[in-house]
Amino acid sequence: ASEERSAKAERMFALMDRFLKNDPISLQNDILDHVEYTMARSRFSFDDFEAYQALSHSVRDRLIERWHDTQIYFKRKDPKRIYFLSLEFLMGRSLSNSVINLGIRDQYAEALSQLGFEFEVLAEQEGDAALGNGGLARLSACQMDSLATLDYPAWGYGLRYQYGLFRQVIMDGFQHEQPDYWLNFGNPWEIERIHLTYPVKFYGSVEDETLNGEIYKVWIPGEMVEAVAYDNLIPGYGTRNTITLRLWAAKPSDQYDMESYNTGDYINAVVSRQKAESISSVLYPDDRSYQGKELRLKQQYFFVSASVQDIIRRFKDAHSNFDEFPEKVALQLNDTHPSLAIVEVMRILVDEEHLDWNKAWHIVCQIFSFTTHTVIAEGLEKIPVDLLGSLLPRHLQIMYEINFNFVEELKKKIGLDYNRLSRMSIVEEGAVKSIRSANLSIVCSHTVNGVSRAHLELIKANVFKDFYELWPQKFQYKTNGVTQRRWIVVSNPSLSSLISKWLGTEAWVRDVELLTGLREYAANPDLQLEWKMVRKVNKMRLAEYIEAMSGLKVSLDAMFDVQIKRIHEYKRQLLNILGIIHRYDCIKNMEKSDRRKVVPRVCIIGGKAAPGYEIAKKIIKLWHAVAEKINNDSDVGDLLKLVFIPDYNVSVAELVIPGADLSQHISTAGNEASGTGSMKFLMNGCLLLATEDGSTVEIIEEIGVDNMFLFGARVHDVPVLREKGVDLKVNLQFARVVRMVRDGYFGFKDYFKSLCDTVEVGKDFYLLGSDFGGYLEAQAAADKTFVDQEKWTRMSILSTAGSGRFSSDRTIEDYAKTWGIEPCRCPF
Ligand code: Z15
Repeated sequence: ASEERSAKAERMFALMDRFLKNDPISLQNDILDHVEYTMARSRFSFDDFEAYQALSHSVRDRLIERWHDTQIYFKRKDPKRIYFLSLEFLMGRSLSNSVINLGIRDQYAEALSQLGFEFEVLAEQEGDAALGNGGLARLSACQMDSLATLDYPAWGYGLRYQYGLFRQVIMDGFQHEQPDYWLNFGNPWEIERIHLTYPVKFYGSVEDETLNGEIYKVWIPGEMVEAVAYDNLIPGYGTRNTITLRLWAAKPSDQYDMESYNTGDYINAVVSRQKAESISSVLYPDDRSYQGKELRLKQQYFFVSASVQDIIRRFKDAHSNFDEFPEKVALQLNDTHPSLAIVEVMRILVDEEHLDWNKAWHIVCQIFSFTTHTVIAEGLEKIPVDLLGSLLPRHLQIMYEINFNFVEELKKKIGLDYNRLSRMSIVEEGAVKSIRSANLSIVCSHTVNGVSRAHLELIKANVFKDFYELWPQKFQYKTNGVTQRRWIVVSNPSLSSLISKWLGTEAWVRDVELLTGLREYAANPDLQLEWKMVRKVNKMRLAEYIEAMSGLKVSLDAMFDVQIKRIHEYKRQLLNILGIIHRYDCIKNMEKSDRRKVVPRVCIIGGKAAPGYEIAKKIIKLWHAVAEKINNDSDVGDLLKLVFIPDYNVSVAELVIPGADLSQHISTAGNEASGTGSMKFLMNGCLLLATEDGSTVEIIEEIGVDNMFLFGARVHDVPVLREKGVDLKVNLQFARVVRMVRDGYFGFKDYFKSLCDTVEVGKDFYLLGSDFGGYLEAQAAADKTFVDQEKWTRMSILSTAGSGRFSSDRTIEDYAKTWGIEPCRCPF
């Protein structure tokens, strides 16, 4: 039968000459066909949005061809696969990224221009797929791009939220949240697989069933929903490989609730059925705060269960013996959010495949690799046992059994150290008995990954110390990275061409270490001139956006100083604001003649606050209050301008990052697990002003400490400084700016009181006070360097040249070793 199948595949490959052609005429025909037959618009009347949709459909057709070939090839070769499980993927837009990875951007641009359209203008029509919150979610997206490009047989699995991350609207300087119903106008980038569905069970009870003299557990569910697959195609660059990001949507199940239709209440039966869809309706907008909500747990199990069923189905298509499972399957847990996958695999192997417990356990221990993204214990997920027991009764039993076995083993190793045993237990006893998802993940995974070297050191010393001492070899780090395809080639085409010109090759797009070749030209006046011109054009683009958005005209001679990321106290946007207030205060108190020496600045900030995070929302309001005052002070003029970029998202980042001169990554040391924004700025030749936190330590190693502006307490200083506090009599500058806010200099005195309280002596947990002096010095050093444009440009070139290590290609190669997978490159 398999021979017959491959003969059929052979015949299909022979039909390859009917593949879509990529010359401009063929592209035009295809686009116009989609206008007429897909969009059902007349070819004589369609607008930019319809043109974008038709264009996307023609790209989608080309993706599908390669995707089919890749999937058939994977099936034929049957390599070990990697399954990347993540509750969040921040994909952003797909059009430009797809045509660039397919290598047909220029052909499309030409085809469109003959039709009277501009590629860039149509690309702007696309909305973001924002199925995630921040760094963790964008990391998943970058890693998918690298997995495809490096030819790995990989699948991403996640949830198809109908509402992505909320839209941020600013009214009177306050953040408001609006729903992001992103599917309203259709989504050409997904393929609905109506027949690819799995049932997912909830609630109910567990009963014993005897079969051939053995007793098995049977879960009788109380509710059942259907998971429908939506495939998003991820093309690699410079390869035919196109892999799958499979997102699940919830639909009412046909199988289960026939009962209710016989009770007579037809209308209510339909209405309650429809509720099933709410499982995949909305993304939780909290970056790293865990609330123990039932819907969230349902989302986690829903996507995990469908994915695990799909993975096992694919394995069973080609294999009959589960002993081979670890040779063919690796699962990656992106944080603890998908950790129920461990228990789901155990349940299916034991209850449905009828493997004995020890055998199933042995398999589970070989397939899971877990990455943690947090630093602090409070950030670790906990599932209340009551909630779990009611929603997933069988899973709770399995967790108890895993935990019992683990604790018994542990006792043999460490003796009856009850404090330690209770710290390491998967089950937390206490006011609310809960499951510690991280402990579950560590116990059941072969590897625990940190996201930077510093992060690994921190978790070894703090949150996971007990586990590290038990299993030191499990603990590793894979420093995060970002994809240069999106973060240079798509977002900064002119820099991209300049790099290729000077390196004499485009090979760096796949082999990013080649960027180091720029080092030898860092001081070359010709490169410097071209580099500055490219940067100027990008600044212009950003300035136009700022003006269109806010009406504010900013000077291109000013230093564009940017901080864009989620708003968090530990990321210290407040330190940035207080620094700006200090700068304003200095300008105001200066002799008029001295003002000529001030380096003009445009301070740009962007980011969303979690809807329930009061202090973060106050930081946004404070920015606007300070901006209102300074931007309207004609005395200051172009010397200082403040810009808030509303609704910060992936495509806004693509515009802002290439236009930034300086970017800030100023978290209190020991708080940012890695940070990935800094890597995007680095690739684009933006200088960093940063603390020694997360991956910054490794960036310093690559570009040298002299090529950035460093300041602030180090990790080991932090506890000492927290203990000691800062004497505000000594730290006069800090006391003064906080007092200005407190006294209502920017209005909203009462509203800002609680925000000011967070940095009072003795309460200043994130050490804004003690780092303030160093921050101002680093800012002054940036000013001084900016005046010396030759030096600044050299540092800028060296930043790009040293950014290669921070490509997600390198991260994925690191992971591939842990997963034990090899490339599987589709030959056509
Ligand atoms: C998130 O975006 C990150 C960590 C989390 O625990 C959650 Cl829930 C969300 C971030 C880290 O804060 C950041 O330092 C890191 O670069 C990123 O994950 C990707 O690892």
